[in-house]
Amino acid sequence: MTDYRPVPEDKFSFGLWTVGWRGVNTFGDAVRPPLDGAEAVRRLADLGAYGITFHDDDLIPPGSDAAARAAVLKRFRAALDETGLVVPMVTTNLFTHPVFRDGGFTSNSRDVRRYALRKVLRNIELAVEMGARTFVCWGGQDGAETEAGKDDRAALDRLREAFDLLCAHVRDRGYDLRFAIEPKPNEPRGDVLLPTVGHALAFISELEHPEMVGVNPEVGHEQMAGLNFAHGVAQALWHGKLFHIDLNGQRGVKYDQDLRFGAGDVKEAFFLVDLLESAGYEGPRHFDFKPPRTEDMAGVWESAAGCMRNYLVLREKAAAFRADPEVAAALEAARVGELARPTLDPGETTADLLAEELDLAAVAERGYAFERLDQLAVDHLLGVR
Ligand code: GLT
Ligand code: MN
Ligand code: MN
Repeated sequence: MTDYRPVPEDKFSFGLWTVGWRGVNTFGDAVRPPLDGAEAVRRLADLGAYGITFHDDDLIPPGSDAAARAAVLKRFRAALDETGLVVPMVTTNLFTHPVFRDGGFTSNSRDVRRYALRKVLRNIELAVEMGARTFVCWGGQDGAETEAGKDDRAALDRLREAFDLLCAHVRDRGYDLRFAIEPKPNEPRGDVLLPTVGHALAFISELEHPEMVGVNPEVGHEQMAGLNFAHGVAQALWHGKLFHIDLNGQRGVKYDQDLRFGAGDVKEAFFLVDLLESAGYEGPRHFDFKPPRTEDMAGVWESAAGCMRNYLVLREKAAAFRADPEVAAALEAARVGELARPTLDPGETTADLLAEELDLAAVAERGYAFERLDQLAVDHLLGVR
């Protein structure tokens, strides 16, 4: 048992827009004051985080002139240098301004698409200046409410054009930067393009430089679609495409709740941490949550600390689950390891396979003992083992 105090080696990072969220939603006004970027850096460092991420517009108020921009960056840089916090990822806001009401890279308006590309190209310079290695692209306004208004196949052409252009630009400049596409099924658009991890992976395979583009899955975004997040992450890992991850909490199929990590489906959070840790995922554990509107600033920091604490608790629980001899026996009984063995031995042929018979009656009676295994996981999670 530890005191679950996070340290930079845990690689916890937070979006500036998360702790800085003022609580504006569809029905309510802001409930909290603006949060200065340098102040966020200091508070997160005090809590034990290692990184902070931001959209261009989170850090530099839109419309700032060159002098104001330089002043903001100077203060932010000073706070980074003072605390040792790093900027592992940067992203671009292609959703707030009214011009993006029909999307950025896939707006029906060509001039908006060109503006969106310029905004990203400029922000890539800032990302590189900050030392970021990952550039997230969340196309939340890239979608539709009516099929008639959007030619989906043309939208995919334009999205591919955008990523091909951005990858070529990064290569030309010799930058060490990869892109991570963040899927989401809906919200703010009625239906968003690239709604799930699977859609994003399929899209990436059509790009000119697929090796430069991966995914940034978010817990709540897959769960909003009723999907199993750990399964989506496992497939992203299998493709070598888990470039980044957005950790938060969600309770079922409804609007994007962005609860703190560990709230919502805690059992799936347990299996997610188990997967990330056992698969050797080395990227940032990035929290993308919204401290509820009920909270004042003290509650915001409490909520941020809770994200990290829950990850560390689950990491400890998952390790104890894996080290438990009864779990090892239950895994054996459930034949989990057997799936890693290729179905045919080296050199075996389809003729060998065809020559074999299965004792259908005997095998039909075989149980898999998954319930025992799952109960052991729940016992560990609930702290009774
Ligand atoms: C926005 C969205 C998040 C994305 C961010 C990156 S912005 O808050 O809800 O899921 O990760 O653009
Ligand atoms: Mn979300
Ligand atoms: Mn996100």
